[in-house]
Order: sequence, then structure tokens, then C-alpha cells
Amino acid sequence: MNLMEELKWRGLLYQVTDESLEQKLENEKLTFYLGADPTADSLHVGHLLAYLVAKRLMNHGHQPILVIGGGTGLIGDPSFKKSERQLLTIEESLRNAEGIIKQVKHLLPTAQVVNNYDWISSLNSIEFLRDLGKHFNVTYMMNKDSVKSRIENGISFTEFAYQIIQAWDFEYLYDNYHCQLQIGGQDQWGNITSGLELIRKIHTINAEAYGLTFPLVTKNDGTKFGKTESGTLWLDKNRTSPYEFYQYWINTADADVISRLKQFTFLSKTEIEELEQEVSDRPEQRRAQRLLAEELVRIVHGESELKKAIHVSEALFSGDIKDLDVEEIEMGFKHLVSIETQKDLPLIDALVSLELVKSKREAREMIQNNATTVNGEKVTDLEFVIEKSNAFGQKYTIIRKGKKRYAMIQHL
Ligand code: 383
Repeated sequence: MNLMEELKWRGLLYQVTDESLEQKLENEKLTFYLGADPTADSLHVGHLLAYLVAKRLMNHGHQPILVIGGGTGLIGDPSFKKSERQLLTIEESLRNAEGIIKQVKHLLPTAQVVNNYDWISSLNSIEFLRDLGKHFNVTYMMNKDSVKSRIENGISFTEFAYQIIQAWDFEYLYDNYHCQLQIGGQDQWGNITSGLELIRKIHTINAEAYGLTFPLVTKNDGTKFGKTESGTLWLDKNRTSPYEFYQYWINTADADVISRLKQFTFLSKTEIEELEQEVSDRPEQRRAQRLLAEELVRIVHGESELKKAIHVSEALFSGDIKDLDVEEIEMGFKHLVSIETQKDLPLIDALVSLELVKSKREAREMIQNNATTVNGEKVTDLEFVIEKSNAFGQKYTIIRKGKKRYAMIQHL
């Protein structure tokens, strides 16, 4: 399989601007780019897919430039967004950019990273209107699918002009870095083709530049990919712990797991086809899901966080949490209902406060019925008191009701 065939097989090809790109990618080493705006201080799994596509191109010898949109982030990309965005301050944009730069360098350590604030911030309004604006026909700009609905429902000139700025990035990189290809998700098609348009206007119609997009990841049941109960699946471990991240992937439906392996891992076609067979022969073993989760935690958080995530998952599954360390407790339980306390607490009161039971009477019954564990140990003593000195790291006490329900007390 050549690169393009592989992208197709993996479900990572949505559109290309020119069919000849396939041969070009085979015969030449191209410089290509991928951009991300610092709308938050962390990337999420939608971005991850994009960086993994970049990695696939790199593995075939192509040179990446990763653009962090410190400048474009100040404008706000309207593509397929229902409403106007809240403007970021310069400080926010630059602070977010720092967080994102760290993450992309971790994902693709050898890639060149640039911040478009460096050139966009010095563009003046006369240059903007004369040198760039003159090349854009307003009707052409309004007809982009990515902004069409906004043209009807309202869009500021700021966001409307975004495509010109992203187009200029492409032209700037074409001119200064001989960058001939921009890649992005399918939502970026409009901005990418605006860039090609600008390059051809400035560098003649024969200028060789290309665009490639990959599809949005969809789930078989129609729900949104990359969302958990608590919201977005982030790459920052302080926002989404490696344990939650691991759990998200391991819970992938059988109907989706093979597509996910193709899109998000570097396992070979043969390996993935074997797993496909296993999903249909022995779905209950969930080997495909386990491999998927392991690969992804490894890529994003590294081997040692993966070990912890697996340790926590096994402990929570078996209920045997005694051997977890404080960090692992935080990883597994941070998102749980918890109460904070400064003093030692009778277990009965804690059960009520944590809403594991409705009344003290119910709490007593629960304890007498052998259904209560504290830090992994069964407790049957009605007088039991929860003490800071027995807590994990003197910080956390974990209470379990029955087999599955956990709650946490934080000792201050
Ligand atoms: C900025 C300046 C450029 C080229 C691109 C950009 C960013 C672009 C954008 N991209 C998305 C983002 O930043 O908004 N205008 O959140 C996402 N990307 C990638 C991919 C994706 C897109 O970062 O589809 C998902 O991750 O293209 O939504 O010169």
C-alpha cells in the first residue's frame, strides 16, 4: 500500500484538492503543515487524530511544520461553528499556545513548531486590505460550506475574515518554507482551499500546492466521539486522567473498535485484520479494545502512566484497592462525588453525607449487611470512625457500597 492507499484503508481520507497528490507523495519528500488554534490550554482527541495523520506522513519521509495559531486564535475560526466565539485576550491565547506547544512537541518530538502570531501580529491594515483582501472575492468567501449557515444567522467581519488569515499562513509557509501541502480535518476544507487560491493568485496559476482533509470521527450509535460524561476527552492529564482516558478507549463498542484501531494506532493491516477476526470470534475477551486503550495511553501519556492506568482499572474492577498509591487513587477517583473534612468522621455520618444512603438507619443496615468497604477493607463495626491517619497519603478515604459504587472523602 502506498501512503494514500493506506490513508484510505484507515478511513483517514476525506478530500484531496488534486488527484496528482498521490504520485507526488510517492516520488517526493514534501513539506506539509497542520494548524491548531489555542482555544484552550490543552488539545483534545479530535486534535490527536490530526497529529497522528501528520505522524503517518512523517513516517513516509515528509517534513512537517506544526503551526500553533497564536495569531489566528485571536480572530476565531467560524468553520461549522453555530455562533460567534468569545474573543480570547492576547495573554490567554499565548498562555494556551504554550500548553499546546508542549503537547505537540511530546507527540511529534522531531517536528518543527511555529507560532503564527510571529508573522500575523505585524501585518498592518493597509497590507491586509490591499495585498491580501484584493485577492478575495466576497461572493466566493460567502459560498464556503463552512460559513454558509453563519452568513444567514450572523457573523462578524472578524470571523468572516478568518479564512483570509489562514490563507495567508499557507502562502507565507509556501513562500518561506517551500511548504506545498496543508492537511486538516474536513471542517478545514474551506480554509485550505482559500489558501490554495491565494497561492495561485500571488505565485501564478502553476504554483504547486495541495490540500488534504480527513473525515470527522463518527460512532456507530450516532453519539459524539470524544465526549465523556464529564465532557471533552482532553490530552492534558490534569483535565482527563490517564485512567479516564484508558477507560474511554477500553469501552469502545465492538462495532467501532476496528475503525478506531485503523485511525488512531500504528498497528499494521495484518495485525488489525487478526483483531477483527477476534472481535467476531471472541468479542467477550475485548482484546481489540485492550490493545486500543494501551496504544493510546502509551502515545499520549507514556509507558509509566499506562502501567498506573491499568493498575487502577484492575483494582477498581476487583475492588481490591489496598495497594494503590496516592497518585493512582487520584487518577481513579478524582471525578467521584466527594466530601471534604477537617476532622475524623463516624462512618455512618459519612455514608449519609456522601449520599450513598438516605438515612442513618439505612447506613446501619448497609454496614450490618456486609456491604461496606473502607479503603478496600470490609467494615462491619457500626461505631467505625474514618480517620485521616488511615487515609491514602493521609488525604483520601475511599468508601465502596456493594460491588460498584465508590465515593471519596478528602481530608484537609
Ligand atoms: C490555524 C492557522 C492555520 C491553519 C490552521 C489553523 C487552525 C484551524 C482550526 N483547526 C481546529 C482547531 O484548531 O481551527 N483554523 O481546533 C482543528 N485542528 C485539527 C484538525 C481539526 C480542526 O486543529 O479538524 C481537528 O484538529 O484540522 O477542527 O494556518
